[in-house]
Amino acid sequence: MAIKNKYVKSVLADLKTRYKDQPEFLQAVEEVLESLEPVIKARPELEKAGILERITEPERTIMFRVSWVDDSGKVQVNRGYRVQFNSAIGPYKGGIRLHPSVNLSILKFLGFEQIFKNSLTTLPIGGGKGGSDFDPKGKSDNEIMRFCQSFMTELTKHVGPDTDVPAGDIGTGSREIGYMFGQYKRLRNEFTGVLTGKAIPSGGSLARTEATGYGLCYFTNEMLKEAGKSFKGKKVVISGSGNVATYACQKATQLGAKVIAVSDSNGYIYDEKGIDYKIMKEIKEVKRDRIKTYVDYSKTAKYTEGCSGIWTIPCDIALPCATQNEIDEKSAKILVKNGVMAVAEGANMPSTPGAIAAFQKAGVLFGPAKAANAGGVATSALEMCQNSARLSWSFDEVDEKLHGIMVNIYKQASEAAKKYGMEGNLVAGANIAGFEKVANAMLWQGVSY
Ligand code: NDP
Ligand code: 2IT
Repeated sequence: MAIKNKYVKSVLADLKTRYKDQPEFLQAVEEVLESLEPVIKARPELEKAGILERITEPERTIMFRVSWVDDSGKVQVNRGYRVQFNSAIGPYKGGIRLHPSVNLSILKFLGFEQIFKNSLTTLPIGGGKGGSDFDPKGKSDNEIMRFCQSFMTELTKHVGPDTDVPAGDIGTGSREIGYMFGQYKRLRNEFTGVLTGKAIPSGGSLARTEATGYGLCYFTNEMLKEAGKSFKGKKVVISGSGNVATYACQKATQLGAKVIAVSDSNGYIYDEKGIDYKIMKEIKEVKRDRIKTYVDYSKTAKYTEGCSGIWTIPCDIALPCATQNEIDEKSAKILVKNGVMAVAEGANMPSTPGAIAAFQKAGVLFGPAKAANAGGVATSALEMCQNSARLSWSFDEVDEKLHGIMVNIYKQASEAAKKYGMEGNLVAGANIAGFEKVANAMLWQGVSY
């Protein structure tokens, strides 16, 4: 879709010149700005207040050296980041990604997406993201601890329960959050909810571990319901085998579907009998092993090298839960040809623009990441709530709130799409609904940033 509005066009052109070395960031921005055209046209006060120029520039970006000593005594140096993108509706909130591919472009795309996702949750959280090019794979527990402590030693100066509250993402789970939390507490001498995804005895919330995967299925269920369909009896393919994929597998199965494939960056497992999420948990959370070892637990499971081949498996529902741009146009067209009827994004920006266009053209139900995977950060906000009140809710209480939030996100996205004449387009609907609340807060606060 070509952008026609002069203001939107000029903001995007300017970003493309300034940040030509940040392709992921530009991809995320272009998709959002495209959908905002009708809002910008209908509300001239947004241009007057420079909202688009401001919302596309992080309020603050912190980059720092992270030095640590490996088990052989050698000094290692990584780069750490925190992108504090937007605090119009609450403290910066978003995960920490630990992966060798991490760079400023990836963290800016993630931080930018987080602004609108967090707004859709209806909870008071701004947008941020952080991470490092540190590779946790193959590191000992002690190495992970030393890295996390060093990373947090610097980050402590920039975060806090009312300032910026990081959490997990790729490569950052409960173990890493624990080491970071311990270091923050030691340096500040404060026991506060500075991070979410904490273990339960240290102020974590029940159901946070499950929340992104469960939320993704609750959202998908709403999408299916509106089309007169459900998960019952459907074949589901899920990419990835980490936190999001594991609990998406559990919930999709509970809702009556059969998950037939999961993957990691090396390859995928196909099991016609259905994937058991408990085996995934054992492999990934306990053994910290590769998904190919799934064949040791199931006689019917088959392993194939190469992760993108997973999209050639015929299925009714596809849930990409690994990483950005993992479904390109070619894979999308194969999924369509094989009869996929719904795609919902558990990962952040897993579909390329060409893939999204292919799904939409074919009339496939499409749930965009910032709406479909918002259950994780929403439950993080519920964790913040419990920490501030110094109490803890039961699993069912949190799960029920999560369910309500996902139903509401679907409604917001669907109604915003309808309001601006794009019925059924949840990409546009989620972008518009997420944007309007943040833009209104920015207008109200004046040009302070
Ligand atoms: P994990 O680290 O738990 O799992 C990541 C999974 O994705 C692993 O199976 C990993 O395989 C695979 N993966 C990672 N990078 C690549 C790659 N470049 N190519 C192929 N596969 C890859 O992370 P999460 O499950 O937490 O995160 C998955 C996605 O969900 C990310 O996009 C994240 O931003 C998003 N997300 C996470 C939320 C959360 O609460 N955790 C909330 C909302 C979104 P391997 O082990 O081989 O690297
Ligand atoms: O992308 C995401 O929403 C996350 N990684 C979760 C962030 C959070 O603060 O829980």
